Amino acid sequence: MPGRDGRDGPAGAAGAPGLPGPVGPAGPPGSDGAVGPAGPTGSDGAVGPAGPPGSDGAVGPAGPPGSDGAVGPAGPPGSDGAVGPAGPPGSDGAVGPAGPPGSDGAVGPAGPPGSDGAVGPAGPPGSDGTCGSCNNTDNPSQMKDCNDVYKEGHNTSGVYTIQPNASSEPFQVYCEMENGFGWTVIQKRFNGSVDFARDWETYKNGFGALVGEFWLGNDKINQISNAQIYLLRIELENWSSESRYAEYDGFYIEDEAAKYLLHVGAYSGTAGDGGLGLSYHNGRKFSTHDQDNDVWSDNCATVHGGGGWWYRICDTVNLNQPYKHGGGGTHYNGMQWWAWTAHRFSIKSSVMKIRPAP
Ligand SMILES: [Ca+2]
Ligand SMILES: [Ca+2]
Repeated sequence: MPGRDGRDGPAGAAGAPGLPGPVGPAGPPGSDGAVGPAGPTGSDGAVGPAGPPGSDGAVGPAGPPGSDGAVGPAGPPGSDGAVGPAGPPGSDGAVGPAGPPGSDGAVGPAGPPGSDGAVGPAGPPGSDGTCGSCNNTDNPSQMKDCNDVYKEGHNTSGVYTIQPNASSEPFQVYCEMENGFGWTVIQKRFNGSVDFARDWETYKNGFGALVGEFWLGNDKINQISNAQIYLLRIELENWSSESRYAEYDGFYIEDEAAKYLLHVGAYSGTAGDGGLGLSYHNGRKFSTHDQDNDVWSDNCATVHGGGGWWYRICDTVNLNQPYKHGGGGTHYNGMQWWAWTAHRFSIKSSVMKIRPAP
């Protein structure tokens, strides 16, 4: 054995007892006691606060249908419908009133000449002298017109011989002796027996019968009316036997070279003028269907029935138009005096006659 630092010695005698030790730490919790007896029943608690609002209920079932509303305002008119199919033809309508009469047709061609009539009875014996078929006058060469014949003492109407122009041949005229005058007749119509649709030459020389219907002749009218100042009197009668007359002073016609141009002065009478009587024709030339001297682009004499007259464009007076029995007629047919308005184309008879009117 080595020796070392001596530390180890013998154990010492036992010591006195120690002081009591400090209180130890708290032990662990004890186990639970047994359950006590049941306590008395508690009283009801106080009413608690209102709970939150409940959620919406489920949608109920649909109600009954409502009543119909009031009728609304009328809507705008609808557009036109499509054209429907054609219907069945209608029944014939009633017959309408008759239309106005049409205008007269054109003048037809002249018919063939008639056969000769039977020989008539012998006439009364002629008066003395060379003028067998007419009344005699003491001195025809001094008779310028019927008024001279009347003044010589012949107061019976009839045919007499006169000679208005000493350088021309005497000729016969029909004289109406009345009211203190001897009228020389230049035109007369009353029954349509004479055709007045004649040519220039025929109107120049005259035609018809002096004791019936006639046109004295433009050369003779020219001779008489230029010998002195004349009054023209026109007498008209319609188919109702109503009469009218027209008088014009200053009547004369010029010679053939001047186309028998018409001159009439102031009007008086009952037939009417007012620019629509013979005054409408004053200053106009004579025209026939074969000699157009009117102022119309067409031929008045042809269009107005073929009679000769102092046409302008064309006429308001025309006493030489085709004769119209019973009245009626047109602007181209029947003796015409426009200013006699109520009887415009209804003239039955006409006389044109002249006498001196100094
Ligand atoms: Ca003409
Ligand atoms: Ca006429």
